[in-house]
Amino acid sequence: MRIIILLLLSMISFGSFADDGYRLWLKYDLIKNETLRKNYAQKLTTVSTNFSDETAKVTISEIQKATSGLLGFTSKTMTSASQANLVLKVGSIANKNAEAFEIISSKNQINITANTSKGVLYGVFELIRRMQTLASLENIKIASAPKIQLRMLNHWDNNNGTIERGYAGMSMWKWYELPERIDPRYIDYARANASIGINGTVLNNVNASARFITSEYLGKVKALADVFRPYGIKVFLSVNFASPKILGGLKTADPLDPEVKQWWKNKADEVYKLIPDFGGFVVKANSEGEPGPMDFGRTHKDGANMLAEAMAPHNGLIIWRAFVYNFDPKGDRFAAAYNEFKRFDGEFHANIIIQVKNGPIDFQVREPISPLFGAMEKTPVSMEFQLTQEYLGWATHWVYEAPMFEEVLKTDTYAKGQGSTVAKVIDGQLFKYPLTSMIGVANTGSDRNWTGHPMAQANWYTLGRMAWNHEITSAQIADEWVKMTFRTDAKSTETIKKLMLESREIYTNYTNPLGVHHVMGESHHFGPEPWVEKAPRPDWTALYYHRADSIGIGFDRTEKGSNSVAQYHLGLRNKYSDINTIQPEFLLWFHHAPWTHKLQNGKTVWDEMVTRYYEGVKSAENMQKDWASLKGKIDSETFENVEARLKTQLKEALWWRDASVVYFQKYSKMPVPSPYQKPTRTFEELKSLVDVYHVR
Ligand code: GCW
Repeated sequence: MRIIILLLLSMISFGSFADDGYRLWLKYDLIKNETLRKNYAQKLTTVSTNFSDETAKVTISEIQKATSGLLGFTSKTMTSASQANLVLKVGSIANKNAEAFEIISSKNQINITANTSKGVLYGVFELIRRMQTLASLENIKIASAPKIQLRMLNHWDNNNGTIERGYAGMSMWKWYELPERIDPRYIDYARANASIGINGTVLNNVNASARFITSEYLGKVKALADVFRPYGIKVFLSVNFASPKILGGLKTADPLDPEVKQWWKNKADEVYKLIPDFGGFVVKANSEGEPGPMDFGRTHKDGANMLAEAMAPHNGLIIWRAFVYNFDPKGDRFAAAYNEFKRFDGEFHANIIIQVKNGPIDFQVREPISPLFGAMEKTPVSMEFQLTQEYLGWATHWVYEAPMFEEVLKTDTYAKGQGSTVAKVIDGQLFKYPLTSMIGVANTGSDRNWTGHPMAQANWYTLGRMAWNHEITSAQIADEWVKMTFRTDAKSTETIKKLMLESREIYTNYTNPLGVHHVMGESHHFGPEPWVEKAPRPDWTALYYHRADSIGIGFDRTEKGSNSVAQYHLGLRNKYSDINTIQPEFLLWFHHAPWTHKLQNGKTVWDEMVTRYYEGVKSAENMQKDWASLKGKIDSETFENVEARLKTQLKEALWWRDASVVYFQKYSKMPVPSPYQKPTRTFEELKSLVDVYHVR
């Protein structure tokens, strides 16, 4: 019987079975190598803990899940450490961080020690990851602590179940069932997050319905907070700044009005009575039509400080987003956030974090860093990455985002001389921020595999791993993730990793080469629409950004143009200011480059752009070929799912290429360079393709 079960289990791990992807990277399929399995088993036959809170329960349960799946038996719990192989201990370790842990292994024993039970849980997930990636458990000596305090997902989920910019189904939060019914998926969500160190979740959209802080909804939120707590995850909510009017019936939401202040204080008290460890409020104010302090002649500082006062007695945070931009006919949207926030540096209360998006415009395919990183010396700023692929091809294009995050985190702000990287800004090293945070706009939804595109799971995984330790490279993260998710042979592992690591550049090439930006479909943000010249606001058009004309293309942000480049410290400013030395990937972000301008490789801007569009498409074709080599090497369901999506991706890559080339050629009037063939589709044909997405 045991043999049959082992055989069945090993078939699953051989990939002959379909796998719906629900288990994410926490796949605990039997390890085929018997020697390794025995070796692991010796150290995990029995387990003890010296703590007994709710976290202890979920920690033990995770070990038992992992051992029964990976090793074919379930670790037994022991009451005393001397009888156990795996000793889990809350004690005192050298690193005083509450989430830090140590793992030390000797011949038949492993000790995981941390200052708190949460730290032990993280240590246990590290141990499981080692087994999943078939690493040795001999003589381990690890001391690990997160570099960033708050590692969080922000769900843009609405209370009607839809998700703004969500491409993986509906919201996972079933508000109408809560608080009575706890969908088991909430627990798996918490497990997945804890396994990568994510310790916060903002449950709702930053375009926030005031309903989320009504007593009715707070009861539901409490139910989720109770599920997540044992996994070390705190709950946050996005709030609507006009709530005192909408919910409280007050005449105003003016942050300096005593009644408004009192209303928020009462609300904070109510929240913390229900959820004593509630994380805090996230606020999108005076941005894209959301209400905010400026509606009452006040400033972002007034609004944030007022809310911070209400939360301070409870140690609650206010995460105030810097994503603000009013249309200024003479201005440059690029400069808006810096202009708005820099002047208040040092004037925000101690429990406020200013959350800055990855990119001064808006999560574009490749953006230079926001000048706010490096500019706020006395106010903690945090990083907001977007995991959901709003501008990265939704769920039909394969884009592994880690290389993009890595590129951004390693960018030097030069704020305190060379080496002042973005990573050092947000982890607090550079300016000694007391609060640090990195968040990812979630890419999860109700789809069985959580993220729609199976490979997009890696982006969720990345956020957690990079926020814990931004020194791990995107290649290392890919390596772990592929091994945990697919457990396939070495060659196939390398193939998947290669595809992942190349994917972002491929996508960039066929959509936004040389730093063209904001040329996607209007409002739905899918596909090419560089011809958008009119929109509700000029800075929502494509023309505003690419500025193509008979002379050239790109937005001049140098001294001769909007001079937004002046917001950077000199070292970085210099890198971007000179059209002859700028890295080609950022060229059109900062320069209106003549079509005939020669790049360092000797090609003209036009020829290089066209080359990248065509080469991008060719690479998308090659992705299909590489993927085909994995048939039979990974589970068939994921194989077929990705295979189909790659077909769509290629179709859409061709669309991007043709539409962009045909449109920009109207301005450049230059031929498509050989060996490339001119697109055969007409402008009108290409233009009409976007209509499909407009009805979404
Ligand atoms: O990227 C834009 C999106 C909006 C989003 C906004 C924001 C939640 O198109 O859908 O709104 O950014 O980040 O606030």
